[in-house]
Amino acid sequence: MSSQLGHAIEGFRYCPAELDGRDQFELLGALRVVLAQAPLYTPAMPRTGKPLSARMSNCGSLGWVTDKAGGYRYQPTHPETGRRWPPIPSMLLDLWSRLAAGTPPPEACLINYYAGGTRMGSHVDADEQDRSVPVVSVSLGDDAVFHIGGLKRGDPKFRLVLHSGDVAVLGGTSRMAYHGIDRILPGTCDLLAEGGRFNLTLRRVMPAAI
Ligand code: MD6
Ligand code: FE
Repeated sequence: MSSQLGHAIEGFRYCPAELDGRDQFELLGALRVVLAQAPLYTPAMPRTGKPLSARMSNCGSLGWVTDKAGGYRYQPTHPETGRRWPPIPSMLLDLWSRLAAGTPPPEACLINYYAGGTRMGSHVDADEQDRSVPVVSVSLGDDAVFHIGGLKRGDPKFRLVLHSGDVAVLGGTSRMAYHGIDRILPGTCDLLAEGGRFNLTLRRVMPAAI
């Protein structure tokens, strides 16, 4: 599956079970600490103010946010508490060093929480100034049906199920490919007491100083 995808979309890497059960538990602990300082909030679409279905937070020096008035952007503070985002847990920085070796470190880790029945429409991650560096994403909790297409919205899509502990890397051409989450498969994982799924995406936002 991943090699077929690799041919269709250069630079896409699917790393199944990159984190084992212990790692997932440890990462979840670090995530709970982050969320105690930077609670999940409900983001809204630019202009319409329509709420997104996933709830979000961030860690790192910059976080991705969206609301009706300000639209999509990165900022150093939580939109509701006004406080700086907590640091990115070291486990995630280690993962970045393994999977995006030789690139400048990520400033941002977007945290998405999907309750059962929520989704993420097809989108391109395009709000980063430096889009030459991959985006690395980690799944925790229930399985999710992920799709990835091409550079145009209408291009054919491939689908794969992301499990807890899986990592997806969008580098190369795939960095600008449309992708999203069709649905969450409730009750497929018992890592999260509350059910549902977290997805953590690590991004380089600003070009590295030379
Ligand atoms: C998700 N993932 O897995 C949504 N973006 O919940 C993304 O939007 C994503 O998995 C950039 C790179 C990898 C991803
Ligand atoms: Fe994305």
